[in-house]
Amino acid sequence: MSTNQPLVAIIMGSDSDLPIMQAAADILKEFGIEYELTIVSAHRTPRRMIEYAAVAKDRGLKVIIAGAGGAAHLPGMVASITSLPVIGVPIKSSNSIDGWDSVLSILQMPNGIPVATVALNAAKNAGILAATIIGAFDETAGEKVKTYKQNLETEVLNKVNKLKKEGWQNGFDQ
Ligand code: RP5
Repeated sequence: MSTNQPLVAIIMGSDSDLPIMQAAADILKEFGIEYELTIVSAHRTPRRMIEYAAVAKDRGLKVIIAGAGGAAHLPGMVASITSLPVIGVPIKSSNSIDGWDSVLSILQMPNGIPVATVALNAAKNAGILAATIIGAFDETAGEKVKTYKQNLETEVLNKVNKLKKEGWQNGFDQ
């Protein structure tokens, strides 16, 4: 993609989420998919959250990745306002008990307002899922995701062959 129009929004509740959420930006960059990244807090900037989600589709965005920790209401609240798909990234943050709080806050949505929830801190997978959604209607993005997955397969098959030839005793770093 080369339009400079962001197709994916990466939003997070706090700048303290950035070390986790930047993995989504990194993989989207690798796929050549335009994104924007900003802070939108459900609790500290509720009016900004409502405005951001309300106009996201009209601004040309196609997918929203929302990361939050603790009482992680951002992804669900954004999903309640927009008709775009929302991918939630639960983050183990400073106000998390153990991460389950974030996972369950994002995962256990009521019927009618789904959030596609990835694993704890799995912002990279959120980026890949966003690229997969874009790839459903954009051939270039779809090909990039396909190649990415083929490379994963090749990597594993190479390890299978190495294991077969050299045995497991010396590990994989030999
Ligand atoms: C959540 O509270 C944010 O998403 C973040 O994960 C957590 C802690 O935020 P800070 O106190 O570090 O700003 O809303």
